This record gives sequence, structure tokens and C-alpha cells, in this order.
Amino acid sequence: MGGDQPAGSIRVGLVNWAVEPAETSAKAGEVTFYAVHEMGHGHMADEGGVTHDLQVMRKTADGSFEMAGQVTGLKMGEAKALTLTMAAGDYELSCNVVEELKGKVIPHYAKGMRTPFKVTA
Ligand SMILES: [Cu+2]
Repeated sequence: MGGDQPAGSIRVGLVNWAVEPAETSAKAGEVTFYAVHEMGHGHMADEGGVTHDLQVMRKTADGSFEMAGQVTGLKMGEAKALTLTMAAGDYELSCNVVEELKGKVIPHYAKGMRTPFKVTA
């Protein structure tokens, strides 16, 4: 894992609790995301967020989401590229990790790890 950011890729920072893409849209076709679990953001003792995922979810005609691709299990400081062939439409970049810490369920998505992403024709 890790390595340098691929040329032309869209860097997507993952932190507690946000998904922060460098760009919020792309042209249809081959799109490479570079998912990075950022260093140096605070982790409270029982906060969770030891690992994050990047799920690329495509919005379907009925308004639900289907997965277009994902990177899972990134620990702090880790990064991984994900190349997808994307059609025009509305997407969401999210982290769907749900973890349990000392009996408390922590759904990253509900904590705020989601952001819209648009693919244009
Ligand atoms: Cu997460």
C-alpha cells in the first residue's frame, strides 16, 4: 500500500469524520481516485476511525445507491488508488465502516463521512 499519487488522479482525504476530495466532479470515462487516510488528525481515545474505507456509490434512477468501487481498511497514513470507468451521473463518496467500541456503535457514514461527487458527460 501507499506510494505516490498517480498522475491525473483525484486525491480523496479520509479523516474523522469527513470525506474530502480534491475535486468534486470529473468527466465520464476512466477516473482514478487516490484514497488517503490522512495523518495527523486527532483521534480521541474512544473515538474510533482506526481504519477508513472509500466507497464510490452511484445514484440510481430510484434514488438509491449502488457501489461502483471501493478501497477498504486504510489505516492512518495508508493510501491506495482506485480506477473506475464511470458514466455520467450523481455519485457519493463515502466511508461505510461501522465499528463497535466498548459497546458503542460508530457508523462512519452517519458521522459525516459522505460527500456528493458528479460525473459529467
Ligand atoms: Cu471511516
